[in-house]
Amino acid sequence: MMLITGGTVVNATGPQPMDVLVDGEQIAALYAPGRAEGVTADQTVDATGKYVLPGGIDVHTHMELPFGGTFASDTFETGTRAAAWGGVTTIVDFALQRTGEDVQAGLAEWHRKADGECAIDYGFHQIIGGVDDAALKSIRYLTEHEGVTSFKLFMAYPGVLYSDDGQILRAMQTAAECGAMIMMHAENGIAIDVLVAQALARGDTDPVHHGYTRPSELEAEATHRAIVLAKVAGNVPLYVVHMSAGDALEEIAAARRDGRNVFAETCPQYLWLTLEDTLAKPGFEGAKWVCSTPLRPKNTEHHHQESLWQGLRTNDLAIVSTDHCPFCMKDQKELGLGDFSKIPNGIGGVEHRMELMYQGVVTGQLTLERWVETCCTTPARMFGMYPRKGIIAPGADADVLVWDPTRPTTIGVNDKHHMNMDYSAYEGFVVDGKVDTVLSRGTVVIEDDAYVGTKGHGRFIERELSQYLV
Ligand code: DUC
Ligand code: ZN
Ligand code: ZN
Repeated sequence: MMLITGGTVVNATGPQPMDVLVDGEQIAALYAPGRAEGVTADQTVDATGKYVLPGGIDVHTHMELPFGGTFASDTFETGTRAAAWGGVTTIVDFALQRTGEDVQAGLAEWHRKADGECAIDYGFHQIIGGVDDAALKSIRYLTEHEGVTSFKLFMAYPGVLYSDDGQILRAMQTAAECGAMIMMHAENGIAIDVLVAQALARGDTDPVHHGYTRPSELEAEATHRAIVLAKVAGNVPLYVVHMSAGDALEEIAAARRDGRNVFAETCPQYLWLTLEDTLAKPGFEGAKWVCSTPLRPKNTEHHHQESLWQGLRTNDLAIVSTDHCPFCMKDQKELGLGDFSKIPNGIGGVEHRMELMYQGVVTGQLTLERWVETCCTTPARMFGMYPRKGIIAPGADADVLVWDPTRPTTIGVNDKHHMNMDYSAYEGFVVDGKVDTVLSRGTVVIEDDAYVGTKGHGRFIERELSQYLV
């Protein structure tokens, strides 16, 4: 038995001073202050002056993803350890199927990569990069038998992961029949590829052109099209990933006003970083921030960052994930020297989401409970893990983040940085709070500024259907 004493429990419903009793892998009881006096525990965590919240759930990571001629640089071992350092106790990573490949073989490969490697619990979504009859059958099979109930399609990356509208419609129809969620990378990749070719032909090869050739209009258009296709496909639940643009978010808001099963996420990079301050840095440095959807310019008519923060408050954006897809500068991002289109797309951030979003609480952009809701509770409900995950309550897994609001965190390669990357996308950021102690299913994995977990502790989570739908 372990007692976490003196802290303020923060659930999505709000903060309340309570002691938390952990028995084995689960939360056994909550006590009002002073009421746990008779309880004998063999371990005590002093949370006086600290917040006690459900462990973070990052529903968008890409460990070891083969992409752009290389592999994302975090393995499940290094990536889940870094996640633990960041107060994250569950990730949902994307298993991969590409055109001509077998979906179940892709899922088996992801199990092989993760099995016995993870510091924290993990689930999988399935990328369907080649919609054909066999893939459609697999959508149903994975949903019904494998605990994989969400499927990502790409409207971008023609020739790599792209699905055309007919393929999307067919996959959506199948998902609608079995209750699965369709996740969408919403960018018009066909138009983007024209702009990319034109830029390169003009000699515009620097990283900033990654941003210029992916204008927000092409995110908004694809978002709109995905929403229409989802409606035609029988109102399949649609979850638009990594939203970066105010104009695209308006499409989500309109669909939701219309009563549709449309959900969306954004990521800390879109809330805190701009094209001017990152991609547009001189020389090749901007490659550090090449990801898709791209970081957006400031001061446009769409007010991207203000809109995203507002969307988080109104629930048009329900979740903050990271799209953790790390690449080192050396030998990886460098593949795109002289040609921005060859820079592997991705930013690593699984370690920093809880920190960066807490800073939104400090700056008054989010409430404390909305921080927990968007980073812990809604991810669990959206992807079929609630109330086992995402809440501090009796019966839930004892996935707990003790957060210290009195001590700062400085992010940077020579400061706090445990991801397998040779740079930090958030170098020099200071957050007015700190990960103090982290429990994964009742086991302490982070304490006293040290990782004390073990590889292989993390278990695969078979997920149910989304719990936002009746
Ligand atoms: N976007 C990225 O930035 N990386 C991997 C895939 C994606 O959609
Ligand atoms: Zn994507
Ligand atoms: Zn992604």
